[in-house]
Amino acid sequence: MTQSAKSLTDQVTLTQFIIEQQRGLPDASGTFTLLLNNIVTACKQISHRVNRGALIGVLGSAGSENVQGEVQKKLDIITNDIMVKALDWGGHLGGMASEEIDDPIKIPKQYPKGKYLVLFDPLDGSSNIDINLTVGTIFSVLRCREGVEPETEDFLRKGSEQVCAGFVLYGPSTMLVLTTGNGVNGFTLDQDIGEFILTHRNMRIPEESSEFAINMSNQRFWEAPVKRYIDECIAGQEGPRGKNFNMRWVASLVADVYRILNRGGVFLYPYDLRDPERPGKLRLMYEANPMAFIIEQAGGLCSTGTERILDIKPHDIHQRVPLIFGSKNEIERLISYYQQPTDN
Ligand code: FBP
Repeated sequence: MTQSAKSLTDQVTLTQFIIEQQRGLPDASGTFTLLLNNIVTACKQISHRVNRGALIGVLGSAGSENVQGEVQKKLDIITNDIMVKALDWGGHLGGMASEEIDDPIKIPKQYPKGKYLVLFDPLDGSSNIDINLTVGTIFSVLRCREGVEPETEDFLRKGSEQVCAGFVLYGPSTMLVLTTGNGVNGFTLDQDIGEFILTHRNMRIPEESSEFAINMSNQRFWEAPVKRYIDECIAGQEGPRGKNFNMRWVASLVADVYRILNRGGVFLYPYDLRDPERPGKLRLMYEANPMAFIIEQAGGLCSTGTERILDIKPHDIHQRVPLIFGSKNEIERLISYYQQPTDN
């Protein structure tokens, strides 16, 4: 529910919203609010850099590769540094992990360690940055043993253990979408006052949908359940679904998730037979898990096709998973197709 009619004085800032939510929690110490404040400050700096783009020479490739073997954009590295510098000094974190860095990022010795871990994708959809399409930052917050140097094992926790997940969209508006386990809320950055203002309270995904998102160019590598589901959607009214479907694919996970949060739909980046060793493209710890927490908190479902994403026990910080999520009734149908015997 947008609240554009509300006067300035009625506007609820992110800080006010979080402090009011935390008041309900007996053991809240305010540390989480301060941590979130630092994450948001980093995203405001990133929004500024992304927005200025060619004016400050930050577009284009950096000519280096990340742990995923992907050529890094200049902004992949710049946004990663902004996140690390905004989060390492605060005393809230035991450690961090980033899509752009191989190993967990340690808190420098001169700073105190805290009781949280943050895993993040500093610039999701970066393949779209040079063509001025929506990109974003995705983050996931876990608790950790206080005052100790966390091992990699400390990060490898199920998505169901997340205490908070969110993403910031750098699009026509800069928006933050957030959950701490009490539903999903959206905030729009008021560039005039530099504050995120609550504009989308209690976002809910429609259970029904007639829109799907998938990279069709991978069709020949899909497994039978996905082939069947997409074929039936494309068959439209004359087909077994008896209704027409629309298709969207932004190739920016943050943008595809935000569309589905607003008007429903199904997103698939499924397992494909291209490289059996590689179960999918998207990463569990800082893409699938935070999005799964948000999608489920908004009434949708999120699965690999055969397993709930939030129940997966991770074995690597950069592991990839098949990712299927969206409107409840459609995902239940897709999961039922995986349960039916097929010829491949
Ligand atoms: P990164 O840019 O963070 O590596 O994200 C991967 C991503 O761009 C997702 O945002 C998007 O959903 C997907 O890859 C698009 O994949 P493809 O280019 O195969 O369509």
